[in-house]
Amino acid sequence: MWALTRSSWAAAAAHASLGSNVAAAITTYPRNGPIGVVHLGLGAFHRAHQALVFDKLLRQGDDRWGVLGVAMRNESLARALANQDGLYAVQIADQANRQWHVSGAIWQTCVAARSLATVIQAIGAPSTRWITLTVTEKGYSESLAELLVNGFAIRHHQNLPGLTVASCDNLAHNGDKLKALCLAVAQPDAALWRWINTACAFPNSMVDRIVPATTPLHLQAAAAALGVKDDAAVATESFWEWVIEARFADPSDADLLKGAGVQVVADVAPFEEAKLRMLNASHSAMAVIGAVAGIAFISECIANPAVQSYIHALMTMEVGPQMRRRDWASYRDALITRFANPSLQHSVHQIATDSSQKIPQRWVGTVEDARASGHNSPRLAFAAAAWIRYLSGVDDSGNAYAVNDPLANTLQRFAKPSELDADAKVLALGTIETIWGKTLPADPQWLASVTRELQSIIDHGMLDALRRLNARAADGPG
Ligand code: CS2
Repeated sequence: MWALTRSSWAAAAAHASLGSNVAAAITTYPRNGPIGVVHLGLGAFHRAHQALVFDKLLRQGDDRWGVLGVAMRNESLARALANQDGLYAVQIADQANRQWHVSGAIWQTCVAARSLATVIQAIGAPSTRWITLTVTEKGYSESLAELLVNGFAIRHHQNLPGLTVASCDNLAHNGDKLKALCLAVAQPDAALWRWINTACAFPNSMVDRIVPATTPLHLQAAAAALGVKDDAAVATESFWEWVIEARFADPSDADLLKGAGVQVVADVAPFEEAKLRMLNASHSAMAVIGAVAGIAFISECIANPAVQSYIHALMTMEVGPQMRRRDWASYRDALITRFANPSLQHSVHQIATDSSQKIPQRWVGTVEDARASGHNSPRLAFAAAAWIRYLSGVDDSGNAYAVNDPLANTLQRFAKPSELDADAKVLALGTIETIWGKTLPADPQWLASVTRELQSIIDHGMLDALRRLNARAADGPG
């Protein structure tokens, strides 16, 4: 079987099973000009989200959106894409539809860990207009800012225009955070500091599309549908949203993006809040519950009646009423359907990865807001307890699994020993301020509710404890 390349594409396009379901226009635009976008973090998400928006603009004949895809460390993905001329197929499937789209937006790839100078030069290149980032929550470090600022310095010295720098990670105020990091690094050079502050734009943005890590089944499906081997294929759902603040280095980009289906708004906060506290919070809760219960995928979690009524109640009773996004009830209902998508095969262990970096944006604000107005959050207390139980690294049937988290060593030191009781575990793990903020670790009522749920999980097992919570909390917010 051929690999997916520009020349094998003709063969793929002729493959019997393609039908009309593959958007086959990849050969209609030239892909060898100077790049316009440097993307940092070449994971599955970028390939099925922002890259498809750029692909759409390129198909319209606007050649300023070709992407340099920078993998921060992942050599094999960058190599696979390079071997395929940057082409890859996206399976877009849900309960109702399945189609394939071959994206041509990625024109070049490189690996930052090996080719830092290439990335810096690309940020400084005259043709570059945008930087997009999906480097995950833990990626917002000084070294990321140094990389960007080194590129900005080239532009500043050569009097080139500023850039739009769009963070697409699941962090509240992601653009503001990135700008603050860059300005802190640029501080010693006042002129550069001013240039970054005025010439570059760091819009906050909310991105939404469920794009799991590609599984062997997805790769097989790609080979069967395309008739060529595609090592960089990704699978996603049809739903996607990109809501971005109207703040661009080149203001005319606003209309272009709108034309490609992006929502350009004055204030992203209501959207990012609903997404983090409803979608991502539910994901993280199902991830730790599923991992301990021995359930592999999110679709199987939500198919379990106890999990589904828990997630529905969590969004209805604890999260939704606080939302500024006024259509939160229909967003919730759409989420339940999205979670049930059987084509995604979204692994609970993938989502549970780096939970210590995700919990602050996903759960803590909701509980703090509830506590400030005198309410409890029994379902998020259960999620917190489930996370502590998850950290022990062994599921309810005694099977061991790996906990992937930058704090794993510290966390597991308290979560593993069976001689520590629920009280001691919650006191150690529920009071870490970088995870739980300042007020919850000092809130005895909250800590007591987490301890009660952890004890119940230890005594009854994850799913039975969940059923008991559902029965107990059925009549109100708790
Ligand atoms: C998930 C997200 O892995 C995770 O933590 O919650 O990647 C989620 O699938 C996306 O944010 C959906 O837009």
